[in-house]
Amino acid sequence: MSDGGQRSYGPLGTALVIIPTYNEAENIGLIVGRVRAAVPGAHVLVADDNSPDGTGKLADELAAADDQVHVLHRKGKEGLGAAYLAGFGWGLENGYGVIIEMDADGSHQPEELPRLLTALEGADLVLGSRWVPGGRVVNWPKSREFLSRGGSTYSRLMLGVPIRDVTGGYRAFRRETLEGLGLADVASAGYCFQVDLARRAVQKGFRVVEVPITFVEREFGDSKMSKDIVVEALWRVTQWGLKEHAGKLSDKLAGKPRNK
Ligand SMILES: Nc1nc2c(ncn2[C@@H]2O[C@H](COP(=O)(O)OP(=O)(O)OP(=O)(O)O)[C@@H](O)[C@H]2O)c(=O)[nH]1
Ligand SMILES: [Mg+2]
Repeated sequence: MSDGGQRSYGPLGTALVIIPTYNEAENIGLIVGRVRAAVPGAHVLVADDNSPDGTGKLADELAAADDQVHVLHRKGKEGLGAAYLAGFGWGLENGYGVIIEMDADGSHQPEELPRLLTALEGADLVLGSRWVPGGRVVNWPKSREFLSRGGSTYSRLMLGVPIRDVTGGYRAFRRETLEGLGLADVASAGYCFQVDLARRAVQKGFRVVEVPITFVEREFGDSKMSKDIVVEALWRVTQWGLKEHAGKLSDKLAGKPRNK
């Protein structure tokens, strides 16, 4: 990097990688180190929900040793969506030009981030995708793959969004994209948060591009995936889809073109 690592991605501005954490003590040091090595110009924001295993304290130690690492301490476990919304707010307030979502558990490889950032030069939102040609998952049980592929297919058909991996959580946004998504009324807590943001980006006419990634199942720590998260996603996607279809139908009956 020729610019001392500060504004590595030129006109788009400095990148902020937001890493939400809940009980990721075994992973946080590794992932932050990998991000800093892979994209030295990027900053990191750990958004920790007061993890009982001390992840927040470890993140504070990383931040004390590196002024490109920051920590947002939240009062308790409120879900991935809420942690990201708080992180987005922090990133926008602090003037970052690019905001990235990345899991703490190593599933999203920081070494692939330069490819996402390069793609963002010609897009408004880049999705790291497991389900486009070249994308893949490593060490996932068949049941998990079935759930993820099924969730994406259902969302794509129900919502009419032309995206293969709608539920993925490895993403790069231009700040203008986040500012245009209407984040104030996003209510989704779990993984349907990701579906919600992708759906909004498509509806608002942003250029959404999928870049193949290799998703690696976590080695350390426990998954936060639960039945409640799946039920919330199914319920919300179905509601959004039905609303969208009902809106189209009533416009058709009234002879109106559909405004998004
Ligand atoms: N701040 C915060 N982070 C969370 C919360 N729930 C999950 N996370 C983080 O979100 C990321 C994704 O969660 P995971 O548990 O890895 O979910 P997953 O990838 O679907 O499940 P696995 O494949 O089993 O890893 C991780 O970095 C978690 O620590 C939460 O309530 N608050
Ligand atoms: Mg994970």
